[in-house]
Amino acid sequence: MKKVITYGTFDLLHYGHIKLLERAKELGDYLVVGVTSDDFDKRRGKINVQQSLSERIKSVKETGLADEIIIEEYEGQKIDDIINLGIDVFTVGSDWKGKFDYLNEYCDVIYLDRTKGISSTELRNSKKSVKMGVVGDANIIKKYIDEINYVNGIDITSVIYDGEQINEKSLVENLELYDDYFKFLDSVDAVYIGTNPNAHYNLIKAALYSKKNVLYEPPLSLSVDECNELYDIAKENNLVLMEAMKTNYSQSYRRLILLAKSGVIGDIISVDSTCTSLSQFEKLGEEKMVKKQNSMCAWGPVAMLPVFQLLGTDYKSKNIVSLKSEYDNNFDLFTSIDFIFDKAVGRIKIAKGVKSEGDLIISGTKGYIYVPSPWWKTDYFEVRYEDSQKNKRYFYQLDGEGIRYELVNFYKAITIKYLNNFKDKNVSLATAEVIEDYYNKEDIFELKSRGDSDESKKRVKSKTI
Ligand code: C2G
Repeated sequence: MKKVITYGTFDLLHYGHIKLLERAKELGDYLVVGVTSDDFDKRRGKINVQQSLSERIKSVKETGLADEIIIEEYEGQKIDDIINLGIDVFTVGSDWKGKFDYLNEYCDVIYLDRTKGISSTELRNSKKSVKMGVVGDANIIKKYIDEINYVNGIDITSVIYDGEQINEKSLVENLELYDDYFKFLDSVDAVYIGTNPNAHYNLIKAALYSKKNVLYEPPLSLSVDECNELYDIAKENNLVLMEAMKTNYSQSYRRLILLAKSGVIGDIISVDSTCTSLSQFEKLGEEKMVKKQNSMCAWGPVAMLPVFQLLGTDYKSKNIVSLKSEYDNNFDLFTSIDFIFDKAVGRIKIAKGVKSEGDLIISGTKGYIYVPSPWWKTDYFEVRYEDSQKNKRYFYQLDGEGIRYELVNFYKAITIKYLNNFKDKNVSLATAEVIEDYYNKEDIFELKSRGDSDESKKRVKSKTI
């Protein structure tokens, strides 16, 4: 019996795929089809696959052409499969010509002509394209323009600047630049709001009332009531209101949360997360820096994410310690918060005017998870035990800081009304509540600035003498 094998994603199974399978079958007596796993596709850069692995397997099965279906999960698996399944012929479309010649050592390799005029990418793109507008500064807009290239079905068409403008003409030549927010809204189906959080409530409310889907940089708003109102408007109008939290869409972060929840480190007793950035501060100096986002808004939502996702939002008390700028009492140079739960404690340290190690440590009764700095965009983490022989390291590919994954999810949420977002509303609301308390100065202990203390005054004095 002559055994043939072929591989593919087979997303939105089409005529080209079927032709390929038919011709593959004709090359022998028994056809094995390897369908790529979601993880394997992501690792090889295919992030836009629309159907799940089981849907894709079902479609291949329904062709009736495959005698056996296997899952392709890792680089190099083809060699294993050919040896283990006793394969005589490996075949694939001519778009791969030359790429699999190395398999000649194990079996015959045949490239079949690719069917012209049809592809999964075209099918994905032919679905209604979502036009997206971006509100933000040059830095943010550039990142999103870059990342949108990796995502099918969604395009950035309109821009409103909030802050510096993009200088490179080539980047903006296909974009419509607006001053008027309502005209801008009219030109798009969805918006990304990357402004200072003070402006979020009004911008997001107007977008939702104009029936636009919204992707926003957290926090949603600076007050819990406003957040709830925005959620309600989105729900009433069947619109997507999604947080642009890159970390939450990165595979590494998602996997570590699931792993921690699955009990590999026993009961979770503490979550310590630190996020700091000093570079802008050093460049601008404190006086100018206070006009930018404070530590609480810039880092608070990210730092609180693992605490609330792992320990829940039902903490018994919190203790905020903050060092404020002498130029603006709402600008925290540094803030640390302890969240006390019944059975655990969560600690965050966030800063734009103080530097620390940006790692994440989740401590449990059997071991701990260590995510090295900068944990919010990490591609690996370690599970560590008392007996270091048992330690395990986990690596995941992280492309584009996670923005492309976030955009794929936003697109899916809009088109198939499916929000693959394990950050629930409670986490966003709990975060908003902390930020609101911070602005209302509730439960806050303010550190004296170094200039205020008698000790430091003495020190300064003695130095000048
Ligand atoms: N195909 C074709 N004609 C088309 C489109 C696709 O003959 N118009 C073939 C491809 O050449 C491939 C198979 O159909 O042999 C599956 O295509 P995809 O689902 O795009 O999978 P691909 O990314 O090519 O994966 O390990 C994975 C394999 O290497 C191929």
